[in-house]
Parts: sequence; C-alpha cells; structure tokens
Amino acid sequence: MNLIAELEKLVSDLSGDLSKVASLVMLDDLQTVYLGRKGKLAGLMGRLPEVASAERPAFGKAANAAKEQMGGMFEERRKSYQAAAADRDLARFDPSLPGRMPGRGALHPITLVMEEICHILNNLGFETISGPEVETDFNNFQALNFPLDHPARDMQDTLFINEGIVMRTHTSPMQVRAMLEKKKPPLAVIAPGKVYRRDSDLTHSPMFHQIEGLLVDEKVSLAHLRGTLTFFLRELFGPEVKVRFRPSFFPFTEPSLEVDMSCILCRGTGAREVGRGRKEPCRVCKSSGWLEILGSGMVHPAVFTAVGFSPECSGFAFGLGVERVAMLKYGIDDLRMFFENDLRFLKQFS
Ligand code: 2U9
Repeated sequence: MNLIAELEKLVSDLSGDLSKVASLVMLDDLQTVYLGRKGKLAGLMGRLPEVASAERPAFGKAANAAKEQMGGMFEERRKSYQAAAADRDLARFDPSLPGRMPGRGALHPITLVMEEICHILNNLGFETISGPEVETDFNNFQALNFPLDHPARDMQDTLFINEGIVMRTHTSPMQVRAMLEKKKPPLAVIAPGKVYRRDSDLTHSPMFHQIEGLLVDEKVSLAHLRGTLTFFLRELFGPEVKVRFRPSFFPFTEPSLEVDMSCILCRGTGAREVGRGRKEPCRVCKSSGWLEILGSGMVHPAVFTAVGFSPECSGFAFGLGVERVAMLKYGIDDLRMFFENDLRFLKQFS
C-alpha cells in the first residue's frame, strides 16, 4: 500500500475507533494515539524518505489534509461530549430546591465607631482626609516639633522601615500633609486611620486606630476647643456627659490639655447601685467618676512654621484612640477581642 493510501486508511480507522469512545478521557487518549508526537500520523510522516521525490509534495499535502480532518473529527466529538455533560448537569439541577443563604457580613465594631465619630465631626464642618501608613520622619516627627532625642523616636517605640521612613505612630502626619498642600488657613480636617507602635501586651496592640482633628483659622481660641470637644463628647456618649480639662504636654500643642468625661457606667458617681440600696465601686473608672478620653491643645507655633504657615496662625487639635472609645461604648474589657476575628464576638455587632 502506498503512503497516501495508508493516510486514507488512518482516517477511516479513526472513524471506527471514535465510535467506540465512551468518555472524554478515552477521547483524549485516542487523540494522543493518532495525533500525538509519537502517534500514528507522526509515524507515517516519518516514512517520507520512502516516497519518491516527485511524489513528496502530493504526500505532504495529503498528510496535512488528513491531520486537519482528524483534528476536526476529534473536535466535533469533544463538543458533543461537552454538550451532553451540560445537559446532564441541567438534568440534575433542581430549581425547586431552596437556595443556600450566604452568611451576611457586618461592619467591624472599630469601623462602626470610626464612622460614628467621623459623622459627628463631619457635621461640625471637619473634612475627612486620608494618607499613607508608611511615612517620612519629617511628616511623622520633625514637622510636629518632636525633638531629635524624644523617646517616641526611639527604636523601642517606633517601627522603622529605614532611617528616614517609619510606620506612622499617630495620624498627625495626614494633617501635616493637608497643611503642606493647602499652604494657608483656613483648614478643618479629621484624620482617621491605623497607627503603629512597637508595643504588644494585654493593653497595647502594635496596630491600633486613632482619629485626630485639626482646625486652623484666624483667632481660634481655647474656648473653641472646649466648646467643640464638649459638644462632640455629648453627641457620642449622651447629653448628660460632664467634661473636664486638665493640663498636659504634647510636643505639637501648647498649651496641651487632657480631656476627661464623666464615667458612662456610674455617671460620675464612682459607685454603682447593685440592688437594695447596696453600692459597689465602679470598675470602669476605678471609682474616680472620670474617664480619660481625648488629648488636645492649641497647635504649637513651631508646627505652623514647619509646614510653611505663619507662626501667628491659631488653631486647635485633638486626638483619640478608637479602641478605647469602642471598649467604653460596648462595655468590652479586653482589647484583644478587636483583633482576634472571632465571629461569635463580631456577629454581635451586625
Ligand atoms: C497637627 C498638629 C497637632 C493632634 C493631637 C492629641 C492631642 C492626643 C492621643 C489621644 C489618645 C493619641 O490615641 S491616643 O494615644 N492624641 O493626645 N493629638 S493633640 O495634634 C496635632 C495633630 C496634627 C499638624
């Protein structure tokens, strides 16, 4: 038999073999037998030297045609298999069965508290800003009047990326950026976000959330700061909340003030009624009646100078820890609950 006749026989053999195929796997195997690198067609092509040189072009043409035809036969068979498989799937699908309800997600308590705080401050006219968590030493420390030997700059407290780049240790660098961009007052911004410290124990997490606010304008006074923060705390914790201000120190504010509010559990009394007129010491405020809730102050002139504002500008700033607010609002006594991603805990906020 000449080789062209053998090619024709190969095609008709394939036709017979295809009729015996009973699965996609068998089909793939058969394709390797016929068209694979060491398959039947390749075997015939390898015998090209047997063909007289005058007949070689005709043989080449016939071989290509046979290859194409056989490829088409495999393709057609594969398609009919796939269509049958889709029909089988459809036959097994019962549209009358009830669907599986996907679990419903919920916002994390920290997100809920952040949103509530931002909502109150946005309503007062503060614009929410954002910024990178990896910051320059300038934005995180220098512009905020931290002296070179300040303990916060120490390797022990700050996570360094390299010499001039740190994980931001507070949200203040976002406000430095806002001032550098805006170039002059007025400015009223809040900066919520994650901050990082080299701290990890029962009461400290290496990552936590802060929200800071900054207002810069003409003739801003301590009275504006008091009024704004008192209003803010009453919106957040209730109108009965009492607020007091104590002197403090931060490099970026002068004067600096710590803000306390009356305890939300004992309402500032230091003790809780536990029935029949009996009282027990309040565990939330440790009987003091007060809770530390915010840090604040009038922006230090050195901060204005560092960002190119006039040192004559006036402004107030404040900051709070979101985890602390969430713990107080929801009565949570273990900081780790926020970071463990225990669904039994998180589901309570949905
Ligand atoms: C600029 C100028 C001043 C932001 C401020 C505080 C006081 C403060 C702490 C509270 C609890 C952080 O989470 S916490 O530990 N924050 O006490 N933050 S004033 O002052 C700024 C910010 C930006 C340009």
